[in-house]
Amino acid sequence: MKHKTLTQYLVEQQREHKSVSADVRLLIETVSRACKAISTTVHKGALGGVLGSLGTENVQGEIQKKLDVLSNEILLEANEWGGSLAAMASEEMETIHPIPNEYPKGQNLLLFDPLDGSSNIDVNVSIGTIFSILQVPADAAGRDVTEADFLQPGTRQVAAGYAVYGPQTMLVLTVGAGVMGFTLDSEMGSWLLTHENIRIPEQTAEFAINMSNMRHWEAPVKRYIDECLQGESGPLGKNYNMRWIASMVADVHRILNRGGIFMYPRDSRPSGHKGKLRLMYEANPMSFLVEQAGGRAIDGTKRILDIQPQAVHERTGVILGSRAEVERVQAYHQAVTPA
Ligand code: AHM
Ligand code: MG
Repeated sequence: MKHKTLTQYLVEQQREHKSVSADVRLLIETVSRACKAISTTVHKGALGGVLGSLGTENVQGEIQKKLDVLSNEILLEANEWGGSLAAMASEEMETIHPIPNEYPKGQNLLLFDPLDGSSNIDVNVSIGTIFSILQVPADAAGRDVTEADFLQPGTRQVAAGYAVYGPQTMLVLTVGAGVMGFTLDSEMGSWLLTHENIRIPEQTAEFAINMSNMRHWEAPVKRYIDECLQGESGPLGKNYNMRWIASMVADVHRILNRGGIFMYPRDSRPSGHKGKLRLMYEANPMSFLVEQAGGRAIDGTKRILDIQPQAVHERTGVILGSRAEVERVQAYHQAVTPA
């Protein structure tokens, strides 16, 4: 069977459906090329000397792994000279990274988590790259962009996606016209469209949450998981299965393909009040994909894509996946905190 390439898909989107501009198309191609390079580096593992920690901390106070930093460098280098960006922001960099003056500047902003699932890097479990593309606000024309120009709600994303480095390397992408999954043919070096128009089943009987945090959860989350655990004889009337990979890309990838609900909720720990996951380069791109696939994504009470960010590294609670189940959890939150 002949598969469409990523380039062909993007050219068609640009020409026929006008869902992507020429410079965003080029930008997505550049990001996807960087993901190929990250995939190659990840797959070398111990043979490439890329495992282990660097001993440095990122802005969130997390120990950086060698591959976190290498992946960040690959994305920066690939995207600096192409002419479609004004600046980038990354989980691994405290401040935004404006395009150096030696290169032409464009009208887009790129945000990324270069290697998500850092705790899985050294144990050969799936990890990934998450990215989000925004446009430079109109009032920034003719001046250097600042962090404030990045602070746009997720509804303004023009494209988002992730690459997952697992048994296969895949790129899952939305330009606002559904969700497409491309598998990397590593012999040819091409991304081939293998998963067209991914849709999340509305119902599910599978949840993903780190159960070791149960004692810190808020009441609506406790109530929902408790009802799942009661199975057939409980109020939800069915038996639930549980999965937790601890790589959001891998958990979301499963949910896009067979349904489910993913939760990294806010909790009562001092470090958990705002949630663990980052709004602008983790929650927003994943929420865009999930909504484009027919699912829902909330922070507990509110739609994630509507949140007005206050900072590039801001955190949020994340509950996303199959529509009916996310709406149930939202209703449980609204019952205690009316919207
Ligand atoms: P990272 O960006 O530092 O890798 O952290 C994000 C990851 C997510 O991929 C995953 O869902 C979560 O952290 C797992 O957290 P925990 O180890 O608390 O279960
Ligand atoms: Mg991450």
